[in-house]
Amino acid sequence: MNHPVQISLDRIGVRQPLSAVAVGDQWLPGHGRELSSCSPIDGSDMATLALASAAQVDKVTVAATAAFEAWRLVPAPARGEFVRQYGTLLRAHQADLAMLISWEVGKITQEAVGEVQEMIDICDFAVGLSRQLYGRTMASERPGHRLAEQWHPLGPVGVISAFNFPVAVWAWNAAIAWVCGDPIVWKPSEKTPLTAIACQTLVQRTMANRADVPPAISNLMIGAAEVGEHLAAAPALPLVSATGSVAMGRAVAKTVATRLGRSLLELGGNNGMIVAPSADLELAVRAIVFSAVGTCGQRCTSLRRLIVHESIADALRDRILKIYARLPIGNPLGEGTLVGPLVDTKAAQTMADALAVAKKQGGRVYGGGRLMEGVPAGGVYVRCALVEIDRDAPILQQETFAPILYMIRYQCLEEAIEIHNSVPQGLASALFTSELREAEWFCSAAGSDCGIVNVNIGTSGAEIGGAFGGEKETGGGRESGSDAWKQYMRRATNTINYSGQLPLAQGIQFE
Ligand code: UN1
Repeated sequence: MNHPVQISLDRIGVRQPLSAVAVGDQWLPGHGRELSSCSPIDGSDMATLALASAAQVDKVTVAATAAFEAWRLVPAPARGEFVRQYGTLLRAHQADLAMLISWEVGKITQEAVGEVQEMIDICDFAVGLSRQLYGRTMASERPGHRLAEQWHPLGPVGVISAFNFPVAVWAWNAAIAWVCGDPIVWKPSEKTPLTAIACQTLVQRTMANRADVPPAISNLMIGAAEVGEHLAAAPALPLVSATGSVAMGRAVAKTVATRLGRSLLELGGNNGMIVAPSADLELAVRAIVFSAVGTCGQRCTSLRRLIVHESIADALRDRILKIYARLPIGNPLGEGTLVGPLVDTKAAQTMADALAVAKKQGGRVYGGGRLMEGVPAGGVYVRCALVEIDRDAPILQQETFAPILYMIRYQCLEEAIEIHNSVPQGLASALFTSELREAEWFCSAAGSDCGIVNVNIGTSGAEIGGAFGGEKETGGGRESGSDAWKQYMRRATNTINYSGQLPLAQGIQFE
């Protein structure tokens, strides 16, 4: 078969028949129902395989636990060297993996290549981190005592990821967890089995040359929601990192909390951008369009609410509409395409429903609707929508995973920040301004209540070096860079007495 998907799979080394379960270097058939996935580009068949069943979770977590016993003793820099080797393989297969992402998710080539770049970047970050898992030394109040903390590996980590970043979000978790000494049990979205199998295959190739790496540090279970539920309930997984809907996150959090495990949640966003009168509109328009229609509005960081000063609102709306009118929408692999398809027909229906509700709530809708001409048959292509709407419309409270941009007008920055913060989610936010005071206000404690606060850039497209995640219903977790690694380790506080006496803390006498 000469299909680009087959060529990429062959180059990566994916073996047929496809299996839904991998325990390290071993592939096992799933015991669940049959899955047939198809491409959002044209509806063509992508993969057919038997899904993992919930009953298989135990076998995988037992293997991951055994791997943990050995992996935690491998020096962190040697664990980092494994991640470095994985990153090297990713560099060699960047285009192949990007091709699979485009076919499975519908991302344009630029964004698919960018997603793999994000994996490479987090590998590089993790390699450096492997020599920097620093603990603090504190001054002891007692003579002849040393007080210090050490960070130790935590245990196997469950990773539940979403279709829209099928590989980068896993890599954020996997690369960091591995240098921290933790194995991974990954449940990807059922919509993206091939990219997951490709990632695992590249891990297997990396392991083949490393006798010191217990294979079951990398495990895969392509399964339905029941597999995720069992991972959340598994006492063998001290940490479960989940990316997806608020409903899914709530369920995972509840189950993990019941067994007093840790969860790291990265859930819905309802991201806003304020455009102030002093904004550089040239830059703002470019940032707005990339954030609102990039990945066809299916990033958790996608721009959904544009809060514009009334003095520039008409002009800005007209500029955006002009660009929307000639957006190159179509085959994501086509030269010059900027907007690919939605992931499936359900997503298109959700978009249509949201626009109908917005209209009922007084919104003025521009665009929207299915696009049938000039696009591959069998795919789900839509026109990007802009909706002028009142700040109190209830639809503004909800995240719709589609290219819908609501536009709201404001009079003063205080009001704009209030509008901005008046939603249940708190992931990414942005302000366009040339006023230093406005920028600092937005970044201050009285400003944006989000985990990501940007000035003069859009809401999407964060770098891996920062901690990624948000507040409120976004779940509070932080993945990727900065000190997010600490969630993947356990902290031990050591007090060592070398004094020959036994003084008690707080000066207590107990003779
Ligand atoms: C996501 O949509 O789940 O900041 C992750 C961004 C990307 C990651 C998005 N680096 O848009």
